[in-house]
Amino acid sequence: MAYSGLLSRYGHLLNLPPHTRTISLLEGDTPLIPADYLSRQLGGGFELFIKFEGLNPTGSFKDRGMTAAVSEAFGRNATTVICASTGNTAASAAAYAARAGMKSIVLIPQGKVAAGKLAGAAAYGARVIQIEGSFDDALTMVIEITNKHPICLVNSINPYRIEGQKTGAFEICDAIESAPDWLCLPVGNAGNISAYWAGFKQYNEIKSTGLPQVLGVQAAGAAPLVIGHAVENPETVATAIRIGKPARGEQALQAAEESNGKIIAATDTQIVDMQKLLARLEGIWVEPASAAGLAGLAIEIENGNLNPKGKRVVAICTGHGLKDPDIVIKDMVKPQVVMPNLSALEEVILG
Ligand code: AN7
Repeated sequence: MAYSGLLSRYGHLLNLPPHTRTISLLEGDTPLIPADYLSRQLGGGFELFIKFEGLNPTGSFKDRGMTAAVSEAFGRNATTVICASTGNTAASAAAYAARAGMKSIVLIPQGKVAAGKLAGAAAYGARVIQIEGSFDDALTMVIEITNKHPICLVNSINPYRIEGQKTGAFEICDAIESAPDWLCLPVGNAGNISAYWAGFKQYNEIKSTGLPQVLGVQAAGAAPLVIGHAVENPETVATAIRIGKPARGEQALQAAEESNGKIIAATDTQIVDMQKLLARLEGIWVEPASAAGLAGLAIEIENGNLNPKGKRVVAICTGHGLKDPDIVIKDMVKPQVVMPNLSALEEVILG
């Protein structure tokens, strides 16, 4: 049967109200790509898979939660959705709202949103508002305004976002017929780690698929869950996870603890190095934040804190590299300029 989207495939496992009316872009069903070269680079002897969430319709994992949240809002005739966003949530909310014939308003931190995300939100017709402040300031504002006015909040505080994002865990178990031993993923506002853990627990209850240990990874300049308190001025090249006060921080810590995993920090250099390594060894280009989970895995293996031998590890790569081209272009060797004839080309290539 042709694939018809996440709610169609997994809706019966999601806690969504009966009034929900499906708005789908056929999100989900993303590939679980074996990464043998990267596994070898990290010492080898274990199976490594990349769940490439950048292949969702708007280029990030956010579409999983957004199909659920917008479908619920649409089903009760809401007319407008709003979110605070470091970029990917904004693009996703805007796309699903467009498809539902609803308006979308997105609040972004000034100057810190990658080009591909801002362009996406604009292309899908969102009203984009820049806040002179951080993501955390913007999130506080959208909570306040939705408490006062009939506008639907679609940040991951919205429980239906979490319901939709559980499907990532279901897909992994369906693909490899059990939960992996380790799950590595980036942590920003902590919705995704909470959703994955809930999804694995649910699948284990109904299908005895087992549970992974969860390694959540924050950027060192935005690591409130590692240092134990909110970060006033978070800073990182991985702008998607430039978040100082995660809304679901407690749940993320609980997921790490219950799973016998942990939450650690990776430096910007470690994140960007992993982004490059993944692209060059495996042909998978992700945005910087999306490489954080793997950067954390490398750190833990290197420090002898995690022995992956004989294990199955899945890394969630949350967003596509095309979202943030600037970071690559900035460091790229300038293309050589050659006259348009064969001998000029031969000279350059063959020396
Ligand atoms: C690529 O779009 O918070 O821990 O506003 O875009 O569930 O927040 C994005 C987060 C990881 C972290 N990877 O997920 C937003 C936003 C990418 C992301 C995360 C984000 P959460």
